[in-house]
Amino acid sequence: MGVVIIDGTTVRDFVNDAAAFTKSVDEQFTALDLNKDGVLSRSELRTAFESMRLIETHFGIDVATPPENLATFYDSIFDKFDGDRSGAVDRHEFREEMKKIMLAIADGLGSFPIRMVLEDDPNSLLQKAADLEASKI
Ligand SMILES: [Ca+2]
Repeated sequence: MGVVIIDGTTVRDFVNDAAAFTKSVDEQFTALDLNKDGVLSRSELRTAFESMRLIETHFGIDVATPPENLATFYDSIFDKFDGDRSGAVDRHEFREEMKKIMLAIADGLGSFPIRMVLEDDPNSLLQKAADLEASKI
C-alpha cells in the first residue's frame, strides 16, 4: 500500500508523455496477459478490472453491486476495449482505451489534489503518474 497525492494535471501530464505512458501501459498489458498469447481474453481483462479498483471507482460501481450486475458490467467494459469485436483485446486496443480512461479520471479529479491509497501494484498507472511528477521536482 502506498499513499500518493494526485490531481488531474498529474494524470494528464503522464498520459501526454507518450513514451512513459505507452511503456507503462505495455508493462501492465504484459502482466495481465496471463497465458502470454499476446491478447487479453475476457477473463484476463476481468481479472484486471477486479484488481484495478480504479475502473470500478471511475464508472461509479460500488462494492455492494450484485454479482449478476457485475457480470454485465464487465461484459460492457470488455466490449468497449474490444473495438474490432475480435473477441480479444490486443495491445493497441488496450493502449487506446486506457488512455481514454486515464483522461476521464483526470477530468474527474480536476485541479484539487487528493490523497489516494493505492494497492501494492507495481503496474499501477496512477502510481506511475505520481512517480513521473515526483521525478520532475
Ligand atoms: Ca491472453
